[in-house]
Amino acid sequence: MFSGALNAFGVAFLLAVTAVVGTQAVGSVLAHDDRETGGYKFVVGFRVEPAYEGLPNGVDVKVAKPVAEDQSSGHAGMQGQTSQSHSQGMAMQSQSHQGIAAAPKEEGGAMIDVAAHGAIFSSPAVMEGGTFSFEPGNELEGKAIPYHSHLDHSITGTITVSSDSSAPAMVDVAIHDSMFMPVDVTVAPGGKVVWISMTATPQSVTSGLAPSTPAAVNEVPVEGLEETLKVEIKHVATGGTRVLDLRAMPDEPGRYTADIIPTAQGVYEMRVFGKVGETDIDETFASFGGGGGFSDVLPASDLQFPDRLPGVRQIEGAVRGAIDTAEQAQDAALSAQAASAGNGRASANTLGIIGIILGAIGILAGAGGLTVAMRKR
Ligand SMILES: [Cu+2]
Repeated sequence: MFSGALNAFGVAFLLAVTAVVGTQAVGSVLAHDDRETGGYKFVVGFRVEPAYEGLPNGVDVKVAKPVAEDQSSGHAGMQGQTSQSHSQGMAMQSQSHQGIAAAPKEEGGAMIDVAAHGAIFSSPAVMEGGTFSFEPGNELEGKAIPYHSHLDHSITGTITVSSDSSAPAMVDVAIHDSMFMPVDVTVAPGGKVVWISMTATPQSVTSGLAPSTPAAVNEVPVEGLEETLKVEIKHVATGGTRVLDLRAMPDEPGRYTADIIPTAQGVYEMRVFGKVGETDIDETFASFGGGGGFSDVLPASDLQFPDRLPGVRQIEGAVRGAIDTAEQAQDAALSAQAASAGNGRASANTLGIIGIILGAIGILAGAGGLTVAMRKR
């Protein structure tokens, strides 16, 4: 029953995604690789893209659970309120609310279900020049509240309630013909968001996820996975791997990261493994060059100013070359000394000096190699 519902939903979900791909920008996660597995959606990439070698970055993992309308305590149970709060001019609304198969919900009872339809706020139809406002309380701190126009489910936005000192106390959002502007806003708890309609088309402002809408909206972030998920990052060319612990990103529910400075260019893989709830997860995501969807690691030279620095590998190579040359010179000097042990003092000295000169040449050659490596950039 559980998985049956999920599967049924999954199919509907994929169809919905397929239908809207190409018309709906997914914003900042566009350069990431996303995939649905075990009933959860994963979006994986570098935290900063494009990623450059030698620059601080991190893995970026977002986990969300796609939800159907009914699941988010949605429209079936709320028809009364729905028709009440949007009584006028709403011919288009009703059929879009017949839920797809419900997926079961598993959330702590005390948690506020920000995705539930109209659970936090629900405006009447806002006419041109009209306004609606919402004042998030402290209990919403750290939450991202998805919302939409109940009169046009393709119009969506989010409000992130953050106590970060940069979060403004007062935010204006314009309602346009086909979008909220800005789409995503951040506001301090106890602050106020005010919507102003700039369009002749009546729209509403309704918290929660709109049903049958794109992936970016119709999902609930999954929190607490820093305890149960890890990421193994792999530099494909060398096969080098490292397992990283994840931490939750502050104020971004369902988003996790681990710091890393990628020091080699090229194709990377990120393998996410562990558990989400009862579900075992082991999924590998690749960067573009590996057929995946997130950024390869690019050479940093184009960004460097005023001097271009050698890559770590070039320095390594040059240093190794210098050491090898110096060691060879030393060996030559030692064997020369050994060979001359039985000869006269003068020739031993001569050979010793030759050895020292060879050693010096070796060091110079090594330094030269390093310089060449640096100039090459
Ligand atoms: Cu709605």
